[in-house]
Amino acid sequence: MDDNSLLRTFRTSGFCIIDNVIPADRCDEIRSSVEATVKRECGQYASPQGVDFVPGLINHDQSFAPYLAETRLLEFVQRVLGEQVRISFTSAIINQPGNVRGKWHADWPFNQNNAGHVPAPYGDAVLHLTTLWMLSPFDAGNGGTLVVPGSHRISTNPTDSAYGVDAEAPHPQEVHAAGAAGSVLVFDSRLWHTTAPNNAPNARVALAVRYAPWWLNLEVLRPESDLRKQMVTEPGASENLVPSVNPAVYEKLPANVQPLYRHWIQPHP
Ligand SMILES: O=C(O)CCC(=O)C(=O)O
Repeated sequence: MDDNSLLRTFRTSGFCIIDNVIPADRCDEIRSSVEATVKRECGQYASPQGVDFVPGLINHDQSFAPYLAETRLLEFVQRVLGEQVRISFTSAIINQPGNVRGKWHADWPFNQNNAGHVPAPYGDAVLHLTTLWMLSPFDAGNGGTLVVPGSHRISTNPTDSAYGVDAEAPHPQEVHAAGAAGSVLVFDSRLWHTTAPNNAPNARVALAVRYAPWWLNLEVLRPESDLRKQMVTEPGASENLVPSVNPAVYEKLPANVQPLYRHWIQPHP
């Protein structure tokens, strides 16, 4: 698909798939690296049954770093959000065989269960992009993400209890995102989506990388911020912590990737 068709699909459906962001001959090595890192690190993080999750993956594994600013992907993100963009989340998500189906939701900042969220009904604008990187191929059998096409234009989502949609029930319009390893599913963070069961024998390995415009306030995600203390920690919540980037890791990132993380460098003690 050319860039204009991708953008049209994204605007209409709320998502599109950019293929070959990671070249085919690099996928196996990166997937193995991420699997090994997640095995080592995931014990300290809560996650749904059958899903291994590591936030702030960039601190532990830089195998995928050169592709975070891949030309077609970054140009797409900048066409949607404007030139000044930054990465808000870099997480690994591994759905092991037999994982359970998740609940329909939209991502931060639209998830109404998060302490920091844009209250529904929210305006009709793209504020944040979620990208799911297929380090394994995604298909219906191994739990390619379930999405509801067009749901990004609805001003709320099933995390809003007043809305009355059963977040656990299959949706009549749901489809699986599918693509070859190395592809990236890009969606408006308002899009209704959920984890699909992996009924295949092998793990489905993915990265969740989110991109934000410069003006979106990310402080509620930052471990060291007073805003997070006020809005999340003090009221007793714990969600969506995005570890800050180790300065030594930052220094070694590719020059065209550093600007995407510059806002999140760990402060000196
Ligand atoms: O892993 C998936 O397919 C879905 C992940 C998801 O729902 C999320 O990161 O918000």
